[in-house]
Amino acid sequence: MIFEATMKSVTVGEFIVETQNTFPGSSGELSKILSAIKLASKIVSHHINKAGLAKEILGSSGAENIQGEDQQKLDVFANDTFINALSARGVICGVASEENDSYIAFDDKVNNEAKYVVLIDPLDGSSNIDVNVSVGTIFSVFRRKTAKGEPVQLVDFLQKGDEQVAAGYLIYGSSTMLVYTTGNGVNGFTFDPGIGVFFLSHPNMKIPTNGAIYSVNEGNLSSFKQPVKDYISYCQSSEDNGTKKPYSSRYIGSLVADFHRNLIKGGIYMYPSTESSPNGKLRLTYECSPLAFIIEQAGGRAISENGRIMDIIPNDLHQRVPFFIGSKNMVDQLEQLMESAT
Ligand code: AHM
Ligand code: MG
Repeated sequence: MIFEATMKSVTVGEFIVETQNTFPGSSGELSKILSAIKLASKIVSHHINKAGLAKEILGSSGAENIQGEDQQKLDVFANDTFINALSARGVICGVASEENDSYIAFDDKVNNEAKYVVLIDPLDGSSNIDVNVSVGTIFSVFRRKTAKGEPVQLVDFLQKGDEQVAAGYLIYGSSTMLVYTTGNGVNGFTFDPGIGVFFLSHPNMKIPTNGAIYSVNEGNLSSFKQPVKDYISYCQSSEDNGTKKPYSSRYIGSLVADFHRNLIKGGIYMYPSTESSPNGKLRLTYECSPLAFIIEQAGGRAISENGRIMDIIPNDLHQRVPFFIGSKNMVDQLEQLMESAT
């Protein structure tokens, strides 16, 4: 029965080729990028699954990243694996990673003729690895601004979310999934580890317009701005708005995992500004923009404290922004509270 279901399913490889054929004049480069990401994710997923067994996988690498955060061994492994897979295909001219200080230009002849760059958070939520909780990878693809054949520049990476050609994430959870968009809806693929293939399991994903889950680190509550505190009080109240109230609080501390649950069930994820972190914690380029592209394609919304995430032009590769993302009605309501406070 399971075998029968699998035989009828579309693999991610088939899906990529089929959808590529619907774009006249497509060069296939984007398909090769997705294929490189798919390959790297299988290696990372396999490694993560062994984390509890192999001491050399768990724990700190002893180094810090550009943001002063402790790098886990798996952060470093995932970073190297994705970057190597992407550079080996000769289909991107540069990559920027949350784990590296600056972008890397692939300046060999083949890569340098490519038209795309990739931005990546290779292992999001990595502080959860040692406790066997879901983690993820987030990626984003842009067309380069500089001319082909020239070395890539910072300007190629500092593009607003609206310019994304593709974005997606891997979630390494009870199963490994790839969810991505190329601007034509969102599709999810589940990895079958026995066969080594991702199958289309969640076609045309849509987030419910309303939800009953809110996800935020409530330990920081006292230092949130008043409208965010008011919205959280609203979530906790039993005031009837036609959905289940009070809402459920669910916070894993792995953005991809919190996002994925809310995408499927309906909900809102918030990482607001705090007194000590006036820009919040999450990075615009590696985390917020790609997930904003996905949520908008799924019918939801993503905003910062003053406007749409996809409209923000980054001024720094590692820029942080307050981040609110999820079901349309929930984000609308929070936004109204923020607007009426200004
Ligand atoms: P990371 O990319 O270094 O893992 O940091 C991002 C993570 C998100 O996955 C998660 O939602 C957030 O940080 C949790 O932060 P906090 O512990 O402050 O709630
Ligand atoms: Mg992250």
